[in-house]
Amino acid sequence: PYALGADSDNASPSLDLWYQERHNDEISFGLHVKKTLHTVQSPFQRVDVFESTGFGRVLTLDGLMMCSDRDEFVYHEMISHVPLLVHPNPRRVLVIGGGDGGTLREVLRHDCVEEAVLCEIDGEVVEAARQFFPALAVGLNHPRAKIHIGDGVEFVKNSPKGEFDVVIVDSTDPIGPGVGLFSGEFYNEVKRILTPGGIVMAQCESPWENKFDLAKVYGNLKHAFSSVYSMVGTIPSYPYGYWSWGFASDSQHPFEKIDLDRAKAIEKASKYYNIDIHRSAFALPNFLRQKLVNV
Ligand code: AAT
Repeated sequence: PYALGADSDNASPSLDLWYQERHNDEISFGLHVKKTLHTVQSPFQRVDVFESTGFGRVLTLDGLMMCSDRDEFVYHEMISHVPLLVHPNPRRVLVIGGGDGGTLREVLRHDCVEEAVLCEIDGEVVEAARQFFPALAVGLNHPRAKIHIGDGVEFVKNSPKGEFDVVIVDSTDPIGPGVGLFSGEFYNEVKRILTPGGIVMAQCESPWENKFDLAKVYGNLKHAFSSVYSMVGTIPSYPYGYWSWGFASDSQHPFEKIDLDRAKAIEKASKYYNIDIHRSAFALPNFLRQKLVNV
């Protein structure tokens, strides 16, 4: 959508370009666009990259915000470091989705990780990251990273039992190709490919979005794993600025036994993660507790 603006420093000062993410029929979030860099229609979704004045480079899929230069670190650090610092010895990690490479970058900061496998459905996302997001693509180009282009649901189904110590579901919203990554069948398969004591960490949308059935997704996780916890964090460019992830395991608690030596090294070089944040991220406001009360 175009809007007239008087205070732009663009080449044509009278015509500003704005990006708007419509969260639902009622609420949206907007960014001033400095330059459009890339648009491609893949077999799965429309992939766009633009430069914003407020959040730096932005990657959108079907018009929805996937990451921005300015705040991607919150999402990628939390989805990675929390499970990896709770697991006593994570050696093999699977990332489903996450084609931008940010999660791989954080996972591979852990020296104990021997191999991190990424299964992303859309090769165009990986290409866009390589071309426009060098700070994320370091994860994709890492010598201990293995990139597989394909559907995460199929990949998990075809993986042998007990193959991974940690599985990170860095997926899109539960629409289009992302739907299957929130189902009970999928979480059962994830459990099968985990080693004993394994952990799954899954992107779980904003607790403010009432159209996302958080209780149902947690119910699906709970069907496969004996303990399930919700983790929250603040991501200004995502809907409502307040995000959540689901931590599930049969034996690991999300913060009682953090490997403090490893965690201290990780927090030193992190922009969001630290040990206090790790613990506090599981403190939930009452409205979110209420949503999960029957899980
Ligand atoms: N790390 C950035 C955040 C993301 S990207 C999620 C990725 O999941 C996308 O690249 C998408 O192509 C991929 N994906 C979707 N479905 C599948 C599937 N079935 N198998 C493998 N990969 C898949 C997440 C942003 C969070 C949402 C913000 N609103």
